[in-house]
Amino acid sequence: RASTKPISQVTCTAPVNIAVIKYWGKRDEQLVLPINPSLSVTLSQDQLCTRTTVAASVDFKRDRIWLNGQEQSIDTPRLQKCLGEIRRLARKRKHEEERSGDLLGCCVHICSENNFPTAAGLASSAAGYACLVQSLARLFGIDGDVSHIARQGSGSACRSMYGGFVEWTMGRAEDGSDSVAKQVAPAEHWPELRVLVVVVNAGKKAVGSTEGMQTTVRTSALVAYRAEHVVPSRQDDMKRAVLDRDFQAFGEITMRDSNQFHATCLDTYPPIFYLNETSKQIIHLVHRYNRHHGKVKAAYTFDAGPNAVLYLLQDDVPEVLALLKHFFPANANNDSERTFVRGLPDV
Ligand code: 2P0
Repeated sequence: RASTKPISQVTCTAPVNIAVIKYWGKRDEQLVLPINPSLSVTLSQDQLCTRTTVAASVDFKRDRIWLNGQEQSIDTPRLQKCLGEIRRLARKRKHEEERSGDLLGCCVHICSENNFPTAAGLASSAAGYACLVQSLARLFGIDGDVSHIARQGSGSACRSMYGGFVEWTMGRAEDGSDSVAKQVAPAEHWPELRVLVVVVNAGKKAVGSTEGMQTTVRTSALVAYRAEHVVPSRQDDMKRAVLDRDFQAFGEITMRDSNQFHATCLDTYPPIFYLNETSKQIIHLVHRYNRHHGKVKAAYTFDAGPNAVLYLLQDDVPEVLALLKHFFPANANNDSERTFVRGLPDV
């Protein structure tokens, strides 16, 4: 039956972010509060991103969600948390915004698509929850920062709420209200910076981040040491490197932080291995390349999967791409270790 009642609808896109100071471990599982601050670079809107449409109508009987065309359960704790928090804020502001009041009684339909492999360690949950929370906030007419809500969908999602260079503060408040994302500098601050995403394996990762970091926090002494004694000063050094556009410092800290994150995975019991042989070959290649030039010209970082992300400056992109293509020729016949290179012209 065709409805005559109006549907309110909002579409947003949110890009992936790639951390240069890694988040790994929570001090509060429910509120998603991290054991250390982190810092990332948000890619540009037209690259790896999620597109989400949310619609509200009095004709909708229940909340529903589709991911990449497949309907999924809406009854997951994190989705419910985000929906609940948005509706709570909307109710609070109802007297200010007539439209949000109208929609409050409506159910929502959510349709979300990624233009890149989901759950392959390419920050799909970050872009996904950032996009979901942003779209719902617009639908319900909520202004201001809602990164604390995105954080409760997926920790790293709060950083995708802003462009450019973004920090996620640890915060001190018990309710998590000050554990939020803040822009350190916009993307235009460092226009020569480039990102290459080297997809080593587009399959689903073996150990999910949420579960992996729980085991790490429970079993690794190294991760506690890292959070207390390494990351706080490293975060400051990284912010300075970004503000000074100091690629030497930026690149070295990025590689050291990726390496230490993967060291905490190895220190987890039983150990977690996200890097594979191709990842390690890329690490060696980058160090050989940098040694050859006598300075840091490219920096790798790896998240919860074997795919490499390389940070470099614009002028060096052709040379590094040529090197990658030479040492890792595309081989479409080998599904498990399909190696291809994707260049991202803009950060
Ligand atoms: C990061 N990662 O800072 C780190 C580096 C993976 C390695 O944030 O449990 O998907 O949803 O808060 O945000 C992945 O963790 O985990 C992640 P939850 P999330 O980008």
